[in-house]
Amino acid sequence: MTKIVATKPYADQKPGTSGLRKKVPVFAQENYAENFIQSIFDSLEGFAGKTLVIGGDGRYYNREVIQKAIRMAAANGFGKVLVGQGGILSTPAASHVIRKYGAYGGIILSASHNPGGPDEDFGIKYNIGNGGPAPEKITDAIFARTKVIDSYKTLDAADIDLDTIGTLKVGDLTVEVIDSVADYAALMETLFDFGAIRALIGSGFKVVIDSMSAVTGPYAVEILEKRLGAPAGSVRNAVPLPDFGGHHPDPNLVHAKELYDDVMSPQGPDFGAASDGDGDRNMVVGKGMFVTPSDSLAVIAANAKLAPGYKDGIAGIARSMPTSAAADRVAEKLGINMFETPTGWKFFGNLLDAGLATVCGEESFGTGSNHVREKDGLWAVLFWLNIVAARKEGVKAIVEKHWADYGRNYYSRHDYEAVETEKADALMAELRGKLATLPGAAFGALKVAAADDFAYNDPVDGSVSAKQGVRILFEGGSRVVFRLSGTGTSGATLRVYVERYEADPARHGIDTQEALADLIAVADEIAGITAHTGRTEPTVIT
Ligand code: VG1
Ligand code: CO
Repeated sequence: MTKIVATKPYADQKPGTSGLRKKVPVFAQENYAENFIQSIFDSLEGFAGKTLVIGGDGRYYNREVIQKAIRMAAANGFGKVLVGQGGILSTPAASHVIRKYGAYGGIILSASHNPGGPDEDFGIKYNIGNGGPAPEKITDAIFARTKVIDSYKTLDAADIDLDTIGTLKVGDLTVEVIDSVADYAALMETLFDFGAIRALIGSGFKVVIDSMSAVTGPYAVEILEKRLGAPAGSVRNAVPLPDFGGHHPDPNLVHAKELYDDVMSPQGPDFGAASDGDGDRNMVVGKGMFVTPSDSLAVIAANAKLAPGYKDGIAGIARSMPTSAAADRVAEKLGINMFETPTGWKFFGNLLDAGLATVCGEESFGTGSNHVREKDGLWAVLFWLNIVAARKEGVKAIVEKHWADYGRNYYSRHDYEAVETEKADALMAELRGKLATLPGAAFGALKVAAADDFAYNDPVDGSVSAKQGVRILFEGGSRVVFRLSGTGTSGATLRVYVERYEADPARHGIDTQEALADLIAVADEIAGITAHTGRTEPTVIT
């Protein structure tokens, strides 16, 4: 029986870069999750009788919210819910399931690379029928609704069994518990040359994947070990745990250091990869070579035709503004479209739908294509394996040759985490106030060519997104970018992105932080990072 439950609005349910993310105790407040889910439904139209996909990364509180969401979907008039077994769907898998079954949309429960557990992070995100994150028009409507909501609809019904594949009923709603992995693995087989990768692995090329006790474990075991023939155990930390084993499931040189060290050791594997909490990020490490996410996008784009799913070439590349311009050089050479968007995958959706871009990437360890509408960690790993298998060269040789052909974009991101919000806001405000005075200014050998606050005009729907990050461009192609994170759950995180272009191959072997040292110093000089925050060094460098 449908019941209408009275509730009061919460003031803090504004979706960020990727959905609403809060600590579990915040989400566990009375009606907190219900308010947000009802606000999603209230912002949508025409879903009566249609299908909703629900799944999450398995973190603490995942199952509880899935049960609530199913009852609410029933009470709000959806016809069918597809839910991953055990409540598990990686973000790219959820995107694929939405598309494959023509669902109206989906609810993805994840806080991505943020830690999980009773006192850690949880998140809810709504994806539309194209499989991608809801655009700002919808997230704005959801936020507006959360501020005035006074009731939600649910059903008097018991929890369902999420662990057994099959079909059941919750009121009039049909609930299908589906295999979390099968559809996704089948899609990967259509895109990549599994035969060639299997032969590569069979020839002794050793591949390991660290799933970081997060959602990609079951996907990686099925694909790498079962379908591609890697020995059992090649997928490490393969069982998704509600607290990710107490770690940050964030695939970068800080949190996936063990894997990195292993690949770099002489007897270690030839190729290592890691993925994040919800499976949309990736890190790729070859023997002697860590691949920056920006370079990864460029190399994938340049070599796309080697993968069967992209054999006819790509229509265009899109990257988030802070991502390095390495891919731009590839687009230029190939004579294809290049787009620069604000941070967050939701800005790629229109470009992919319109066929203007085929591959997309972000510096934050995210790469993907038009096969889904999310970034996709395992997809990127398989793409690299496909390229290695086809070129019969290791990762290091491939990247170094790429630099020799296109030049190298030295790149690093410095994060200052858990800064007091007022201090971070003051820094950004002061920086914005200075923009007009910067062009023409010289800092040592560096001369400012342009400075602005990035605004994006979506070429497909004409929408405008302003204030997406301050960028200071120097003559010769170097730049620094400043923005505040939209995914954190405590205080503010200042992200400083630093890039230098180097055409001369004789200068491609420099340590990254060294190559960027003068720019890093100038970033502090211009923004007054230490003066504003009291910090003398970043919390995380990637
Ligand atoms: C970060 C990254 C951004 C990414 C977003 C979601 O956002 O910088 O590139 O799209 O996380 O990724 P922010 O606003 O904190 O900089 V995930 O894997 O957390 O869904
Ligand atoms: Co993620």
